[in-house]
Amino acid sequence: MSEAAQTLDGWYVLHDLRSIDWQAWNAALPSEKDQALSELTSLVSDWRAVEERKEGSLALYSVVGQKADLIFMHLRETLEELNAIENAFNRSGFARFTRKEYSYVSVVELSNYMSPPGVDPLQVPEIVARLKPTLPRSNHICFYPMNKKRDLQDNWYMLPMEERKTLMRSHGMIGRGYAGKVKQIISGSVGFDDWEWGVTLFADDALQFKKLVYEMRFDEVSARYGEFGAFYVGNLLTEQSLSELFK
Ligand code: 76R
Repeated sequence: MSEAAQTLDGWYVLHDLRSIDWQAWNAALPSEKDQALSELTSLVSDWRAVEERKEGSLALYSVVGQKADLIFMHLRETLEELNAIENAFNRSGFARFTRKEYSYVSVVELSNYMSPPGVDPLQVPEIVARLKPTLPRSNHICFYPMNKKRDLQDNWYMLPMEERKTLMRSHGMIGRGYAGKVKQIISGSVGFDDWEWGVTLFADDALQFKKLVYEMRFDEVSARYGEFGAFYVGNLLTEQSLSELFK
């Protein structure tokens, strides 16, 4: 058996994707709309207060294209809290104007492929901060799930540790070329959801997503072993642009 990678695991993650039922919205009375919007904004401000206390985080974006309309990315210490968040949303008066499109459950993950030997990563403040991050308010988000292949010829999980380290170093070096332009959060979902990882990228310039993902396709880790689910790309929703969306 090949040596398993060790992971550091941080906050749990829920990507919750919803569509807006515009027909129901347009047919609703102004008082019903006001009520629904005020319940939504009150939920969002509760979640922002949790973020202020550094007990979790929220990214809220409007999805471009027909796969969904809204993406809520929630981070919390426990799965119970994530469950409470989705139930609170589902109970709210706003939820009746939405449909569930997709969700993804995972946990923020850092692996030990690049870590220097002899250093306890949990003593490094930068690493601890990356496990429980405050999500950025970049202009754009890009989210997709992925696997590493387990085919007879190309099986990531049967490669020796040293070989995976070498491949991951090359992956990491490409990623570093995007420092300051793209922020990535890798969350592990083996045992939690249908793919092995969630990849969430944030950038002010959406074109950097395409450049980064494309460049990685030529790198062996992605070219040979990467398998990808659906891609969701979106635009930042501020408190103001969120209410403008419904006017
Ligand atoms: O965490 C680190 O910064 C150390 C290096 C590193 C690891 C271990 C790293 C760097 N990644 C790691 C792990 Mn990554 N990453 C992806 C994708 O679209 C594709 O082809 C792949 C999707 C992108 C875009 C990306 C970006 N990475 C992983 C893992 C877990 C692998 C495992 O355990 O087997 C996956 C699935 C994955 C996928 N990666 C970086 C980036 C970027 C931008 C970096 C540089 C980060 C930085 O140095 O600032």
